[in-house]
Amino acid sequence: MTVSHPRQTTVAVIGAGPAGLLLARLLHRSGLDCVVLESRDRDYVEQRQRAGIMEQGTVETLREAGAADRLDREGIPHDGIELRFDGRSHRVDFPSLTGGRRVWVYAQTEMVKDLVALRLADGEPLLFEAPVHAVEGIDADRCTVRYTHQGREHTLTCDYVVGCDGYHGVARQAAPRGGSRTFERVYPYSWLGVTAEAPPAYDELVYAHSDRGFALASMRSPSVSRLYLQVANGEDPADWPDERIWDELDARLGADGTWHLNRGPITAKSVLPMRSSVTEPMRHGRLFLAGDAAHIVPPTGAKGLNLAVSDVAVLARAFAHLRTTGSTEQLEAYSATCLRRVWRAEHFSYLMTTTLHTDPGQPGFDTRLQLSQLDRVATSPFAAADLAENYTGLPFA
Ligand code: FAS
Ligand code: PHB
Repeated sequence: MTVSHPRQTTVAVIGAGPAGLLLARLLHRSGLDCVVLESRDRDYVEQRQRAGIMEQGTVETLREAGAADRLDREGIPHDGIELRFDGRSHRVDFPSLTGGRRVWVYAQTEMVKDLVALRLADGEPLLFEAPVHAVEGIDADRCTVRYTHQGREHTLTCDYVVGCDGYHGVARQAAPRGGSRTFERVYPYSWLGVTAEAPPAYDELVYAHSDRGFALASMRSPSVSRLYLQVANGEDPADWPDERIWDELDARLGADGTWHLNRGPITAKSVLPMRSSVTEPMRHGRLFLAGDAAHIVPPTGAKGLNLAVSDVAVLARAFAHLRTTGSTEQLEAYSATCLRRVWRAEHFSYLMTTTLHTDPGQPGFDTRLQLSQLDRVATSPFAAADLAENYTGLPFA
């Protein structure tokens, strides 16, 4: 099948993850042309298991983009989470603590499938297996993006480039040397994430602090569970046979021994290292960075996907403002606008991670502090409201 290779466009979008695909959708809706270049094939992008929780703002943005039909049919609204610690269990009720806000369980894989289908149905350019290897001219009048497709070199000239190419992408490297600063924190533990053909034995997500380490019970549907265990960095999933995983999950989540998970075949297993990272600024001339290309959060606060969506919501509005007014003021404010929200999510994700995970060999003093923080959430409506507001997501800028 011959694929057309546009030679020029207004916005070149690198990466067809949630950030790149949603940005392309929003630009298309506001009449701006763009080309999306993705290095992997369609199957890989659509099957890659990642986030599962959507903030209220993310769902509202997908609705505005006309990309929420299946989400509204199949997404599962959740009004709370459960915290388990020290043999206790406490439910945080979101609507009563936030004036009605909630979250949805709808997997990132499904959001990506919906956006890919919409893009192709609109007949708008989306090239798979088209890795970008250079971005030039970000301080010139026009930029040039060089990519490979079907074994041949191609160039795309454009007014702007948006790097939605994740933490390991090329866009961030195109920033002028010394022109950006990266703030990082790595954690002395990782997550073993599993997907299981087992109906969740819980209606809402369960976050557990235990002396054996953290555990999270999440879901993908009424018949598919998604579960996570804190493990050592560099752990090999092959060292975790199914029975060992289920036993350890029960030991951490059902600490009082009266509660058990529904077991079933484990269909996916992977280990995810934990990192916090922010690269400032998120714009260099005609180059913009969005999503994981600019910032990474540990998944304990369920913020990764939602931050990517809030970045492109701000950027799409700024491009629409340029188109209707000719003014670049919102584009110039993009980095500062997003970084305020990014650092809020970084702090919340850091707090959730360091409160709920047990550092190997951590002193008892630290454990007592963690339990005191969890007790405060369980007994103070103000602390509970703070968690609920951060988890459901602060209203978009
Ligand atoms: P993405 O990484 O999703 O997409 C970037 C895209 O750019 C990819 O498709 C990549 O192939 C493409 N690309 C890279 N280099 C390119 C190049 N040179 N040319 C063209 N294309 C290129 N968040 C949660 O809330 N819960 C979770 O459980 C969770 N699990 C995660 C597990 C993993 C392994 C990872 C990495 C992240 C996880 N996250 C989770 C966070 C996740 O949801 C991210 O925040 C989200 O995918 C960010 O979306 P994008 O910024 O679009 O980046
Ligand atoms: C998930 O469902 O994958 C998930 C949910 C909440 C988190 C992290 C991951 O905090």
